[in-house]
Amino acid sequence: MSEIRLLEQVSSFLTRNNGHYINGRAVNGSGSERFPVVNPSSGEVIAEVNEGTAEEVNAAMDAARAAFTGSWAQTSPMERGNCLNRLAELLQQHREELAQLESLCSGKIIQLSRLFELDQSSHFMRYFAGWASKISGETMSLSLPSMQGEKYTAFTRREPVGVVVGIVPWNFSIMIAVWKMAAALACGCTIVLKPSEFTPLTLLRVAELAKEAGIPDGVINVVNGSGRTLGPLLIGHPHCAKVSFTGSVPTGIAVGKEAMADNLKRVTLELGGKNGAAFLADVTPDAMVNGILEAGYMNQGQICAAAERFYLPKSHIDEVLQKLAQRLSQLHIGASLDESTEFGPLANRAHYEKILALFDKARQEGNEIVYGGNALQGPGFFVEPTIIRAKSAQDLLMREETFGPVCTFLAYEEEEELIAMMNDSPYGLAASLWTNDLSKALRMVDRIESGTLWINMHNFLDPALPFGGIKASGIGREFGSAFIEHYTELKSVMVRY
Ligand code: TXE
Repeated sequence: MSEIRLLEQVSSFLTRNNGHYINGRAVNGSGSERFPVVNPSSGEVIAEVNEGTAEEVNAAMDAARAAFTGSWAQTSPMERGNCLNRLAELLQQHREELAQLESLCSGKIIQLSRLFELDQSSHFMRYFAGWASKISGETMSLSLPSMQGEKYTAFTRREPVGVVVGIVPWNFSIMIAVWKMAAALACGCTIVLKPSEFTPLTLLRVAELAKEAGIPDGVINVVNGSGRTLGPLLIGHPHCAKVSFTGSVPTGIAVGKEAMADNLKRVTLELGGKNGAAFLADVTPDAMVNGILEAGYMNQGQICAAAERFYLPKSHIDEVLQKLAQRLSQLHIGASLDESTEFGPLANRAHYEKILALFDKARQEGNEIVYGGNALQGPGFFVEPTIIRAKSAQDLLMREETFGPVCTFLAYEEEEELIAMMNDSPYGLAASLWTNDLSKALRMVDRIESGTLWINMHNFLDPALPFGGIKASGIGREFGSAFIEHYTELKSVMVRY
């Protein structure tokens, strides 16, 4: 046990009258309702946050619109990039404070909060900062012949879409918000962020740091409260030009429908799924175990790209599952703020109950629970990391996203059968293929239906590489240059002379 001491800034932040961040200042909120923030490691309420109403939504959307047409439009692309770089620097300076706050709210182990929520977020922020001054259109010669000797020239412009509504889930509440905010700001858009009601605090602090970085008031706003209530108010607001959503498939579909129904508002959806990982027979059992740990159990499996369906050669599966169970039994399970913890709690009670219900369903379906499958004693939302051996590809645990530390395994005999199994899903966010035969892997690349395909790795995101789902895992891409298309409109300008 080596629980870290909370920084003074974190303790005092928790006792503040927290609510929202609108037009450059913390706002308590007009309504009287407050909702609790629960520490998943202890089950205790650690703070309360004001539940937003239409009043906060309207104020945030108005502020974002005013900044879009005013201060942010007048900020040069180079200076927008400088602002993002300064914010990246401030995230680093406040690394420990934000990491502790994040771990307290989400149950993410402290090392992951530091590495992903802060260090990775800063890298992503800097990557987008570089794009701010490089967003451009094209000039082109027109194709049709002139009628009477007149001439034509034409060019395209990439213009910011306007106010973006960024709806963020609880699993990486800083990092996913940074992806949306940095992409929007680099393109000249402004943003209203709606954090998950389970993790409402860290973005309030990030918004304060954005002001310190010189980002004008109104460019970044945060409204807290229930997604069901605030979501439709934000999406349906006349100033909302685009929605960028990350979360579950059913909510994503509802968000997409609302955006479309409201005058075809632009929408990108980064949803989950049921990602597959396929191991070919040339990989050693120990390497398979390492790959499975990387792909399936990090952050208690609460990563949208994590693998949940694993296909192992029939000749190897018994040995691999036995070795994997051994490794899982050695994991140090504990509180998120304990430096020695390798595996923390699930992020919230609702999710914990969902995972326990899935364990019951697996038992009812006659799946073999090779390891785990139970809640852990004590306060907090802890479950065992779990290995399930499926009977067939039709089993519920091979089809339904758990979003937890629940990896389900199926044996295969032929590689052709393997590809069919990998593609047998309505989803397609990410997949991985593990083999020492790179030539074989490359021949499989175009046959696997997935937005991202990793070879001999899993769960690595890089800002230079587009990320997003195919099939029911989403619409649109984040990162790379692909993001620009989703935060700008293309205007064609044609001139006769
Ligand atoms: O997610 P939601 P929840 C999965 C995970 C989890 C389940 C439910 O399995 O157990 O989803 O979690 C906002 N209009 N994932 O309820 O509903 C909500 O406030 C607009 C997987 O937390 O997807 C939050 O800010 N917004 C996933 C965000 O949407 C609405 C990550 C995500 O919430 C809304 C998270 C509405 N009608 C959960 N309803 C992944 N794969 O990345 C809710 N929201």
